[in-house]
Amino acid sequence: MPNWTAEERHYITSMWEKINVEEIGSESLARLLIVYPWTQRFFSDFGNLSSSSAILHNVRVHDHGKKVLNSFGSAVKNMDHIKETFTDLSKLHCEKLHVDPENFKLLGSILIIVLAMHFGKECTPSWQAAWQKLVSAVAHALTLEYH
Ligand code: HNI
Repeated sequence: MPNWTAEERHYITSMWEKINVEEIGSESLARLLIVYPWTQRFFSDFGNLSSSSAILHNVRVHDHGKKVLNSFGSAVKNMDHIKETFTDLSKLHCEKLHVDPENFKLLGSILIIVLAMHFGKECTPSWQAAWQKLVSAVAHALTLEYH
């Protein structure tokens, strides 16, 4: 797991405090489903995912996006114990949900894009590097119980 510089901790925690988890979480999950449509198969019981607009307005997508980003927030709160934080979720995604771990990386990249759109000029290259490190650490932690 990564070592964090004081600057990286600052970029991550200070932005996290400003994030509207519902808005950013639902937009990130919706974009995942739109940009990488094969990810829709994991959410076949979520109702209408037949168009971008259906996905963007789907209440289950909103609720689940919020849940996923809240869980992502536990990485922000436990930056020095990211592996342990995701042990149970890694088991769940492997054994029950059968999610290909490649998708964790896709969601991480989308989250960075959505944050960049919302926070604009605050998202400097150093900011991006810190967040990229975080999303990679979460994606990696989520794969550790895969077998
Ligand atoms: Ni994910 C359920 C966290 C990426 C497919 N996921 C969860 C839950 C959390 C969670 C929390 C709820 C668990 C519970 O009910 O106990 N997921 C995360 C995190 C990431 C992630 C932190 C990455 C940052 N999940 C993904 C990706 C996919 C995915 C990329 C598929 C493309 N997750 C699922 C599915 C469920 C799920 C499917 C079950 C949904 C349901 O309610 O039926």
